[in-house]
Amino acid sequence: HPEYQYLDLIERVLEYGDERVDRTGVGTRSLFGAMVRFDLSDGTAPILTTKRVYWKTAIKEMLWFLTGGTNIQPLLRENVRIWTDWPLAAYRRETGESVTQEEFERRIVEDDGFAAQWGELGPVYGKQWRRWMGSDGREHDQIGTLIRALRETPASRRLLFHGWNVAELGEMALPPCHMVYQYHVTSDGRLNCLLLQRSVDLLLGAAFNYVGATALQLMLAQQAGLRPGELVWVGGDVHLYRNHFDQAREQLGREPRALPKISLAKRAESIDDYRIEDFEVEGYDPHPHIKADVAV
Ligand code: UFP
Repeated sequence: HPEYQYLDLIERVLEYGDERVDRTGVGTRSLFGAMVRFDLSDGTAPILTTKRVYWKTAIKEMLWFLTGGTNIQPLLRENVRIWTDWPLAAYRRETGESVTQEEFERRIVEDDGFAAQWGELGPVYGKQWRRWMGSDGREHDQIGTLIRALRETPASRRLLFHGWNVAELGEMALPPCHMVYQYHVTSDGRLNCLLLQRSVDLLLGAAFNYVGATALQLMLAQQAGLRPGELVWVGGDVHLYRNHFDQAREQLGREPRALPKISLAKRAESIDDYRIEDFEVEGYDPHPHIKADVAV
């Protein structure tokens, strides 16, 4: 069962991980360098079954990246709250107000001026993927370029896009974790993806990042007239936060179930025309959700 690759990784981090104080101050156990492979060619989706993964949230986030947006307002309007922590922390720090997360999110959703001022994450993923600013003053749409290249030069070894824009790292709420996506087209028309994730919150991040990458691979394959192939995921600093150890052990005690199937309901005109309703997931029967706090 492919999910054991993930569970084995958790086990290895718990057992052999290097104990260290990390940027967040929470502390982690960490391993460096790991690979997990998922075969998507028969429609199987790497949506983990040993706990419930909110796959719609992960796909909504991926769709938001593709819009090129960097403000949390549209995310919150879709009820996606995973990026609120960073703007909220900045707001509390800069105003000294002890606003609740709910109140802060309500103001972002209802007040465009407030959202413009406090909902920005800086030039994170969407900006770099769709509007990377070149030294020539031009914006580069890496996704559009990639789709054209997939169609026109499928044997290319340069099919990739990158989030690590060195000059703009300092302005980002969080530098990209899922940093570079490289693609590969087989001679029989399957699209493979290799995702290099430099930093991995193994309990909360990885499960989500598998889903986002899968959704993107399905959309790109469809746009380029290809079929999904393999998703190869490579993690750099793969870690478990100290306050996730109990949850990790609980998850290790569970038996994986059959992975669900994922498909696109219809063919979208362009990469900009996908909606969450276009993604169909069938046969998802996970173990219960496991609650854990995000380290900010
Ligand atoms: N993280 C993920 N996946 C993501 C994302 C963040 O695992 O998609 F945006 C985690 C990894 C790490 C933290 O625990 O967020 C980022 O911190 P740092 O930038 O110090 O690596």
